Amino acid sequence: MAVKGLGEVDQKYDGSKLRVGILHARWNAKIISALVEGAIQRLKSFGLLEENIIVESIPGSFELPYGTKLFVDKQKKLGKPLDAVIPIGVLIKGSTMHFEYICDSVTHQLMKLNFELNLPVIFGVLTCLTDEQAEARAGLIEGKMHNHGEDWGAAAVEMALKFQV
Ligand code: RBF
Repeated sequence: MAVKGLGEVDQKYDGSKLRVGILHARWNAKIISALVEGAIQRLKSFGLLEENIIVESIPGSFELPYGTKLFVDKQKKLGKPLDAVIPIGVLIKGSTMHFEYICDSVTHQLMKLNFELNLPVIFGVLTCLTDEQAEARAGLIEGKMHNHGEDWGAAAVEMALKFQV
């Protein structure tokens, strides 16, 4: 058994009434698309209906925090509030300091959004040193690692339901 990773989910959650949003960046499209697909499949495994998984995109990871806020606010205004949101981005280190600044600010702001929106905001951002690290974490390298998008789907369901009374 792998040491790292989410492990088994501690209960069989019924996600059939949940609405979950996925907001993904378009940078590193091939990796993003595998992660988004992993998250969707995992959400469906908890019984989420296709129409209750809402997928939108924004340009890059820097846009994720504010985009997430706009996305959540819009769904609320439409009278279809989300129970959790999964911002997904893939940041890969280049030759300048861009990576460090975006990773740091995006991570902090996504964490803060949990409290500001009073909603589970999952951390669906890969911060990798190489393309290969990112591909492995999206399950794109045979026999290496699992698709982390699946973990994010499971985390969204657990966080939406665990403390409901
Ligand atoms: N966005 C990502 O989602 N992943 C990246 O790896 C990434 N690298 C970038 C590198 C540079 C040099 C620049 C200028 C932008 C990068 N972006 C990346 C896009 C960024 O998140 C944002 O969309 C743009 O800066 C527009 O605000």
